[in-house]
Amino acid sequence: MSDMATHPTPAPAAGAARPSPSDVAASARARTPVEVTGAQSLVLSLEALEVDTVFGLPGGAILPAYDPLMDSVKVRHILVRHEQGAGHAAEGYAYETGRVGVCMATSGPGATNLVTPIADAWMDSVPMVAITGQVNSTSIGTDAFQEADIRGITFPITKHNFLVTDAADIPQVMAEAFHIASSGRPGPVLVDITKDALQSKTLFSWPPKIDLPGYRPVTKPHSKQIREAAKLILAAKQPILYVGGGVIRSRASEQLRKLVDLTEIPLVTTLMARGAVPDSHPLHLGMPGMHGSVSAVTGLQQSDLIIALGARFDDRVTGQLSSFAPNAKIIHADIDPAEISKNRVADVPIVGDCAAVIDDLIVQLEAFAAAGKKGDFDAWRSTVTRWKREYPVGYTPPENPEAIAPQYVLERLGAIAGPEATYVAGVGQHQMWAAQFVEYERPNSWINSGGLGTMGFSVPAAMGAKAADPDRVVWAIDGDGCFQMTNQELATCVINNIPIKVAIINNSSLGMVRQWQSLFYNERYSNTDLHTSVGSRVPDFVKLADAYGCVGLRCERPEDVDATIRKAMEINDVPVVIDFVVERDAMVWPMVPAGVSNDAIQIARGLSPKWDREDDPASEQDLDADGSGVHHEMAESALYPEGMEPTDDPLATRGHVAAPDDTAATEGDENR
Ligand SMILES: Cc1ncc(C[n+]2csc(CCOP(=O)(O)OP(=O)(O)O)c2C)c(N)n1
Ligand SMILES: [Mg+2]
Repeated sequence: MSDMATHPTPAPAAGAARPSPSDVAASARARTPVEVTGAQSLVLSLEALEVDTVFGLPGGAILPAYDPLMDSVKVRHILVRHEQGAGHAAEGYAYETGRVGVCMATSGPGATNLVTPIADAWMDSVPMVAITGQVNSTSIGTDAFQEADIRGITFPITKHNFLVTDAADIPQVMAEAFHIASSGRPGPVLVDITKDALQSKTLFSWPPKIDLPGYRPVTKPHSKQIREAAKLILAAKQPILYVGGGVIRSRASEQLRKLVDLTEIPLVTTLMARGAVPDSHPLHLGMPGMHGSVSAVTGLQQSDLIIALGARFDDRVTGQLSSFAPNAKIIHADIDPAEISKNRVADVPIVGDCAAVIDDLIVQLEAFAAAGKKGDFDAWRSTVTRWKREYPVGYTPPENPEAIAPQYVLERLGAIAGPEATYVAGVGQHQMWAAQFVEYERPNSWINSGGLGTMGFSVPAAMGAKAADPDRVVWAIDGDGCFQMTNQELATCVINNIPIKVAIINNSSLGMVRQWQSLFYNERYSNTDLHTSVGSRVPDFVKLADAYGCVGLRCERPEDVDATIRKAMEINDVPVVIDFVVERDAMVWPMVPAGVSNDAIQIARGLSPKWDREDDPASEQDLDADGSGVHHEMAESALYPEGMEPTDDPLATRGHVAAPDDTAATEGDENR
């Protein structure tokens, strides 16, 4: 290891008495500052912060910290195979526990390998502290060996970051880092510590003073805003709750359920909020957005009041922003004031923690109800629940009866593993099918990379979740492409006894990209064939699993799907990897093509929902851009961004989501 040669670390003197970090912490807690090294101070700080797991990989600059870490009986360090794995594992840990996930890496390439998970945690508001070693303070700025300005690099993707050059600062910085990462809108914080700070002597005492004068997140909502919001709710005819990941982060599911039952307002849960309200709830319309359900997308689009809770009007939800929910007033509650009116102007902005906002809204609405004031949403409710009935998310089995529909695998996995399992997706078609076809009944049962869309997230994040909660069944649902980015963490899982289960939805391609090539690039499949099942198996995932010491299973026929999942469910001592070889041409439907109005939702290629004017009070109002009152099939050219017309090869349209019944489908549609 050349970096060790350049930065030698003195070995502890043989036979030197080494008090355990716990002993040191105990005396520090008794408020007697004890003399330690900066590295010991770091480990003591982690212990004092009740960190039980750190995912990381050592190298020269961070090496001093790894020495006292070895003695800690409270902090378990899990040695990953790539620092990206450490970062995603810390995220998985944070999702599963609601606590701060911790990862650690050395300077330079170790730190830059953490950039992707830090960006991921930033986009999805995941509480995470990343600790990196840095070159000696005297070498900073000299292009020293393995020097990278990781503070500068991560400046736009961290909630805050610190450079520590003085060992005395370590306890305070660590306490502040954890406080910032976990309070307000959670997010990643980087602590970069120079090697000389880790090696020098300092006094450790705990607790340190937290001194953050400019950081006071508002958690308690303003009562006037709550009253205004409640008034808007009472006046609405077609309200909808737009539930985002903030509800999961604030652990507000119970309150939300109460609000829904009190008001009987229909709701949607975004990709980040799946499970915030059980999918089985009758007023749950599903997931909104580019691949959302017809009832969720149209429910938002047709509403006259959107109550956004911890959601951020992301482009994947709004589609073309200018035509999103044109008649809706907006109540926007978020703990981050920067989100409010960022994309869509709010009529009633509420800054606060979702749980507190919902609690206060309930109190206010109950007070109005006691005074005889209640909203009347009956007609709207029956309209949206009818949409939900008529346009369930479904799929057409592949033409070849021997082939496995990927959606079927997800449906069966959800049914067999059940709502108590945690499901951790990669990014691509399989992620969307996992969001659509597994029923989520529990908050935090769904973990995925929503904002950044990071391929390679699934296996390490599942590892982090399972390490945090060993009794829980944790399924990584991965694509054949994603799996090849981070499967090396299976070695970490095997060695550290973290028996995750992996379902590879193997369509032998970068499927989501291929879908866009099918739809928008004339089926010119430039660089999306992965050769993982069609024609060749490079690599053979079963052999790869075996090489890692996992159990590898392959499933190639629909009739074997259940038995294979059940077999995997029975293996709990080592990780299991199932290679589900699935139909390659399956596409994710419904779909709103990027950059167009959500009114243009298609339930299959070229196939729009057909709305009936008489039955449908909503259609009277605004479904019709042309004044006909009927939201009819769209001209194909209207559905695609300019210059991206679809092909009409019937093969590309084969076998995907069908309309639920004949009446719902557009008559004469060529793609049926
Ligand atoms: C790191 C990274 N590189 C590229 C992409 C772009 N991308 C999004 S989905 C996708 C295909 C993923 O393929 P696979 O894992 O096999 O999933 P599938 O869509 O086939 O289910 C790609 C390349 C990305 N999201 N992340
Ligand atoms: Mg694939």
